Amino acid sequence: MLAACGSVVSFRYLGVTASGEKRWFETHSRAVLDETGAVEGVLSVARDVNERTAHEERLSMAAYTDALTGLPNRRAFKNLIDGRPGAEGDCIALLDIDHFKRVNDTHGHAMGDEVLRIFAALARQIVRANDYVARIGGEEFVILFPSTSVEQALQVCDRLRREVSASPLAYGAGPVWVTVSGGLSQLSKAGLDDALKTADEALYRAKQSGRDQLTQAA
Ligand code: GH3
Ligand code: MG
Ligand code: MG
Repeated sequence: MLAACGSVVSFRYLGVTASGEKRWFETHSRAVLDETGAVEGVLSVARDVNERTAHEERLSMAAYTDALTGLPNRRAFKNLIDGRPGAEGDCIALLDIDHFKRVNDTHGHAMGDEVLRIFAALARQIVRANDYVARIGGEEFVILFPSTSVEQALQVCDRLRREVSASPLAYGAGPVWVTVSGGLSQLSKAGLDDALKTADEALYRAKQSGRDQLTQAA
């Protein structure tokens, strides 16, 4: 292959150094041909790219992480659905903090940020390890529950909803009370995009019906 294309073949691999340390290396190889064009040998240059790899990983992590809450961001969620169109039997929840604009107006933007951080931590704490929580908008979150019925997902989301409304999420000049609304939908053959759409319609109905509640997709 090297001789045929005459180009450089490169690959990156995790190697173990003499001291037993694992580090990333990159090797570039090229065929050395004689005057008749026959392969005489292969010239390879290997170098340590451990720092560069770590730096690239940090950049990529930052690109997919919401800086405020540490949750996966909208791009990460988009990536997840593109790579995994969703399985039947999964459930999706869209959660949106109620009247969040008022929180900012009453307590200031910094306190609004604090509320978002606390809400994110609470959501992460309440769901199971395999459930995927992302911040997909300002005060909008999504939870993907793998292999979970709407009934089960409703129970988890309702625990979160009740915890949020039961006591102030933060204290600024005074207590900061918020509530959250959600729409849930079961994934069907139609896929995740369809489930997101129906979850969004359900969320809209939860808002219309007075907020601080969860609605299941029709
Ligand atoms: P609803 O109950 O209908 O959802 O009302 P709402 O006020 O929550 O909804 P709306 O979409 O009108 O306002 C969302 C507000 O969220 C507006 C915006 O200023 C605020 N917001 C968005 N992102 C952030 C953020 O990162 N930090 C803070 N503090 N506020 C944010
Ligand atoms: Mg919103
Ligand atoms: Mg809102």
